[in-house]
Amino acid sequence: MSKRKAPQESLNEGITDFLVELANYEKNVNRAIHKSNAYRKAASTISKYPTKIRNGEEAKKLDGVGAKIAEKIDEFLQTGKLRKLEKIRNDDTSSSINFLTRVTGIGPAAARKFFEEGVKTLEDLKKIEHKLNHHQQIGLKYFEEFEKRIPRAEMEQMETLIVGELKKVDTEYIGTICGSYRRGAASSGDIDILLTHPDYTSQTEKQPKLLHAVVEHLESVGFVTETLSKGDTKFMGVCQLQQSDEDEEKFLNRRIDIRLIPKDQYYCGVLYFTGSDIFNKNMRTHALEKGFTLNEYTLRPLGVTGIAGEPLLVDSERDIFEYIQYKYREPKDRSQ
Ligand code: DCP
Ligand code: MN
Ligand code: MG
Repeated sequence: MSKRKAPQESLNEGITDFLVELANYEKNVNRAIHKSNAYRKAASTISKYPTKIRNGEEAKKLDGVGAKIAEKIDEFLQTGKLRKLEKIRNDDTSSSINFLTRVTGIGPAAARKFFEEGVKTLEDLKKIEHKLNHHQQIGLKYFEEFEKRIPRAEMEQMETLIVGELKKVDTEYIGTICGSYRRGAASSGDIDILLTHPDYTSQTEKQPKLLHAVVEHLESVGFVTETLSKGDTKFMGVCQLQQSDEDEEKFLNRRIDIRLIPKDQYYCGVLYFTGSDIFNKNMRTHALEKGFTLNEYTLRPLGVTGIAGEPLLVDSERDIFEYIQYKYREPKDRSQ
C-alpha cells in the first residue's frame, strides 16, 4: 500500500488537488473514512471530465459531486482558494498529524498519539526513535526515498527481475505485479506483487513456506533490503535494484508488498489489488445490484435471504466480470 498518490492531471487540476487534500485531511486527522472517500470519488470523477469546469452547478451533474462539494468548487473558482483548507493548513494539529501519517507505519491513531506527546516533525521523530516500532523506524529511515514515486521504466526493470527470480525458486509460481503499475500508470507509489502456486488452494493447508522461500531468495540476491512485517501470507518490506557498473546513479529504496494467495482465489485477488480502490468500490456495488458479493478473495451469489452462497469458480478476471454482467475493462481503464 502506498501513501502518496499520484496527482490527478487534468484540466481541472486545481479542483482535484483541493479535493484530494480534503480527503487526506478527513482520513488522517478526523478519521472520517466515508467523508474522505466521498472527496476522493469526486476528485476521481472530475479528473476524467474532458472540459474545464466553469461552476459548481456544472460539476453537480457529475457522479459523486453533491451540493457541498459544488459550493466549494464555486468558492475556489471565484476566489482561487478555499477558506476551509487555508484554516486546515494553518492549524498546527492538522498539519502535524497529516505530516506524521506520511511515515509508513504511522497511521492516523499513532500520529495523533505522537502529536499529543509533542512529536510533530521529522526531527522530533528522530529524537524518539527508540519509541518507534520496527516498521516506523524503517519508515523514518527511508522517509525521503519513500516519498518519491517510482518511474515506470524502473517498475519494468523490477518486474523483469522479480519474475525471473521467482522462476528460479520454482517454475510453477505465478506472479503478477498489480497496483497502479498494472493499470499502466506512468509512476507508482510502491510495488504490489501477488503470488500463487498450483499446490496451494483454499482447500489445502496454509503454506507460508511458499511466500518465505521467495522473500528469502529475493534477499539473497540483494533485492529485498528490509522487512517491515512478514506473516504467513503477506510480506511488507523494502527493495532496491542494484546499479550496474557503468551506471552512475544509484537506485532508491522502494516499498514492496508481496501477498501469497490460494490459486482458486488468485483472480479475485488480482482484480482487487489492481484497483483502483474507487473502481473496486464501484464494481462491488454493481455486483451487489446483480445479487453477488465480491471481495478480495471470492465472488459469491447472494440468496433471497441475503446470505452468501458458496464461492463461484473463477479462473480469470474476465470470469468475474461475466458472472456479474459488468462490461470487461482492461486494467488501464480501471481508474474508476
Ligand atoms: N486497495 C483497495 N482499497 C484500499 C487499499 C487498496 O481497493 N483501501 C487495492 C486497490 C489498489 C491496490 O489495492 O490499487 C494497491 O494499493 P496501493 O495503495 O498500492 O495503490 P495503487 O497501487 O493503486 O497506487 P500507488 O501507485 O500509489 O501505489
Ligand atoms: Mn501497495
Ligand atoms: Mg501500489
